Amino acid sequence: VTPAPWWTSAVVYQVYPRSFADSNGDGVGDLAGLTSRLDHLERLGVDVIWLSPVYASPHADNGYDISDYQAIDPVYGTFDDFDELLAQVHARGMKLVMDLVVNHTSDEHPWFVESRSSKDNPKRDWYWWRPPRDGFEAGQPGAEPTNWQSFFSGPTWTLDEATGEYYLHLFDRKQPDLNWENPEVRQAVYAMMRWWLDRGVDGFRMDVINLISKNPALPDGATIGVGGLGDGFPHYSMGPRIHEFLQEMHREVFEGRAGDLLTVGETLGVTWEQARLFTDPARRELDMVFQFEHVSLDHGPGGKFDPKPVDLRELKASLARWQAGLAEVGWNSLYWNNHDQPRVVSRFGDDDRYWRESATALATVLHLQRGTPFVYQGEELGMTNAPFAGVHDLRDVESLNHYHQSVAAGADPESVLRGLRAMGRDNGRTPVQWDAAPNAGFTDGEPWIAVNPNHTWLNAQAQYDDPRSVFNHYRRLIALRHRLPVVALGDFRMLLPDDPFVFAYERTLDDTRMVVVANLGDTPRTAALDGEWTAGDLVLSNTDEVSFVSGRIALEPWSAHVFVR
Ligand code: ISL
Repeated sequence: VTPAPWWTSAVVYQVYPRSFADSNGDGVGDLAGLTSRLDHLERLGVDVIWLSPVYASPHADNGYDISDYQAIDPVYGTFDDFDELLAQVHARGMKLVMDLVVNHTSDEHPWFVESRSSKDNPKRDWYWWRPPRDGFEAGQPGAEPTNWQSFFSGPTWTLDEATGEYYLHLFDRKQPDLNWENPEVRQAVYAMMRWWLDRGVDGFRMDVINLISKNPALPDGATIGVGGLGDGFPHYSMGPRIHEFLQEMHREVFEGRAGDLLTVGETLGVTWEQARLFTDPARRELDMVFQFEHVSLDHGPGGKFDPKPVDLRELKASLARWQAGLAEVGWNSLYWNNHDQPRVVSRFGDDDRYWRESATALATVLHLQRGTPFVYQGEELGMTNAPFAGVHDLRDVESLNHYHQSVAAGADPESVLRGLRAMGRDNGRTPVQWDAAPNAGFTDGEPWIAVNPNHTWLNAQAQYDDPRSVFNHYRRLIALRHRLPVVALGDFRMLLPDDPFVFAYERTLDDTRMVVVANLGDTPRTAALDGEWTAGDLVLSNTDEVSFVSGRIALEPWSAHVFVR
């Protein structure tokens, strides 16, 4: 039997560098700041750091718009700073995975500058250029080659006046999509990836990687959006060559390299059936993918900025579906948070009365599932959503475009703000709260985005020596995964599937059995757990004591317990 890959028992920590730690007082986090805080990550016990982009960028989308894949942006530091970080990460026995953003570049990337310079430039076909739709003049409303709506509001095509043609951008107009149909583009990306692996990085998180293969006929989508825009997702996601491209990437970049790399694809809208194809080791594509089913359950009829309360039964069913779907073939990633999601304790928990209990209960039910857990910076502290007073407090291009387009279309500004306060990506981008000092120890300068006022009590310094803190609960969960093979490799079986508030499941491996049970609500409950468990089997809990009442476990609001026998 081949041994399980190392990442089945690893935990990954995501750093969004501009909000992690600022070493030079410019108010923006940087590489030297991250290096100065590695003790925090080592104390937490994480194995891998996923570093969001630090490449040269005009920062239209905070670095997810790259203008030079082989340069460090000055705001983050220099290559010396990068090499120092990498050396220190490796010296501590951790790994560093880079963020690979190759569905699109910045419009300031030399490749695009050349491509747009003329219709017969050799790099013209490195991007998606099309003339105005038949029967339309360039610049006329509706002249866009398809009716697709961008993730960041408005059409996905922008007219280049000089050549009278439109270029495709699924995201912001400063993020033109690369044309992966062009083998020259693919070879240039693979060469860049090999260059980073040769420098010693340990793998990649691949941004919106399921969008790189589009339906080349570029058909219109069903009308959904403002101004008659259409849903292009069925036509630009999971295109006909997606697996061909990833298998080619595997051959060209990863073949023959040591097996200690990690690749994780961000695959918007993927189903578990599709995830099996991406992560089946026999197919040599990706080790794991990020799916979005569980973080879309609270999207209302108007989309993610029109949120509705999540139904816990749906959340449990969704997570159980993914556990079952990838039980035999493939591998799950496990996450609540990242730089695009609101803070889970505010979203699915209770960031007021039961803040500590709900943050630790949500962590418990996620981390002990089968899969590789990802901890997003500040999640290990229980960081919450931030109180954005108005649109001037926001920084995220997705939120700002949504606000201005919605208000221009007549929406009430305050109702648009309500959706942004609940679900906006800036919630996950406020500076990490290190201590109670001004700016939470993040910077000595003016932070690029406001620090959450609750840093006066919610901060790392206040949690390190508190055994009941969110930080120490995450530390114990990670230690459990490192210590007990049943966590990494055990089979998963959902218990009490129809209970609307109790989230319980068992993991089994050989003759070891683990039961995880949590009350994800603010009303005391009891639950009957299969088998005769006693307090003596308890290995982890977020409360001080556990009691059983005639064979049923008593569950205080937001309590979570783990038993092993
Ligand atoms: O979560 C989302 C889907 O509604 C979007 O906020 C997000 O843009 C999407 O998940 C894709 O995210 C990735 O690509 C974007 C970048 O803005 C995100 O930060 C990145 O994670 C474009 O590169």
